[in-house]
Parts: sequence; C-alpha cells; structure tokens
Amino acid sequence: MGGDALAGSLTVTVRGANGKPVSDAVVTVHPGGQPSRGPIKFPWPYRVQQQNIQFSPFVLIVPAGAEVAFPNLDKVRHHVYSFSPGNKFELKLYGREENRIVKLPTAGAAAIGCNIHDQMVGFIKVVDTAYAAKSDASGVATIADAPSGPVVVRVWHPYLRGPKNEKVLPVTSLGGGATREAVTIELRAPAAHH
Ligand SMILES: [Cu+2]
Repeated sequence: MGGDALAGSLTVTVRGANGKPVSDAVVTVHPGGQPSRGPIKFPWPYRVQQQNIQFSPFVLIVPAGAEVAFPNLDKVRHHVYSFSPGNKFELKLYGREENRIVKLPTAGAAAIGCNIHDQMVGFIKVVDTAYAAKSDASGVATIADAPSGPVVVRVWHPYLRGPKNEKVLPVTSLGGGATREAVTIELRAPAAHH
C-alpha cells in the first residue's frame, strides 16, 4: 500500500478454547508499547444505536476523546448509562429518533447498559492507539497499516478471562509485509446484567 516499506498488515485470528472463532474481539498494536501521539481517527462511525432493544454494534472501538452518538431507532424510550471509571455518563430517558452525544475521554473499556431494559448490554473500547481492529464473525481482525518494529499486541474481549479482559500476544515485533497471528482466548460466561 502506497509503497511504504515500513508499514505492513497484521491479521489476527481469534478463537475460543473450544476452537470456534470469536467475534467482537479488539486487537490493538502499540508501537514500542507506547500510546499514539497526535489525533487518532478510525474510518467507522462513532455510533451506538439502539434498535430492537439492543445496542448495535455490540462492541465499538473509538479513540480516547471521541464524541460518540447514541441514536434511538426504537419506538420505546431508552436510558443509557456507563458506570465505567473514566467514562461515566448517563443519558436520561429519550425517545425514537432522538440522538445524544457523549465524549469518552479515557482509554479503557466502557460497559454500557440501559436503565429500562436489563438485557441491553454493549461495550465501547476506548483506545489510545491508531492501530486497532475488531474481529468479524470468522474471528479475523485486520490492521491494514500496522507499523514495523517493536510492538505490543493485545487482544481484548468483554468476556475474556484475564486481567482487564485482555491478553498480550507473544509477537513482539513486526516486519513489513503481511503478518499473520492466531490467538486462543478463554471466555467466561457473560455476567448477568444487574
Ligand atoms: Cu432501553
């Protein structure tokens, strides 16, 4: 891509202990183990909609400081909140086609819920790196422009069994070109909401 010999792609396949692909896992790369300097922008919308009494997407990746939209597409009202340290917010009851915006300042995971509907569960992974991707239904996450050199690569999933729901991959440096890694993570059963 673009003739940049220093950039390559990183593809990580995420599987559970049962061998099945795990979707909604977030893979991050920190060059030199450090946060990215300067503004971070991802190509997908910073948006969690409420539709059919569910959050969509289930997991959203945004950069620290992002303004996230919470449009309600349902006929019923929702009351969305996060109690997660550094990213606490509460959007009091709002109805169909109303949109609310929340700024999430702190790198970490924000668990979101709805005061009205206990079954609504979602997560926003707030990151401090420009290199992040979410695994698809095949368990595959691709970072197209991963940097070469020493790196720390992590995989996060809301139900990953481990400190901060995170696991560090053994890979410690990336070359140019395409790098493929596979990781197996142990998932716990989703915690009952409330
Ligand atoms: Cu709700």
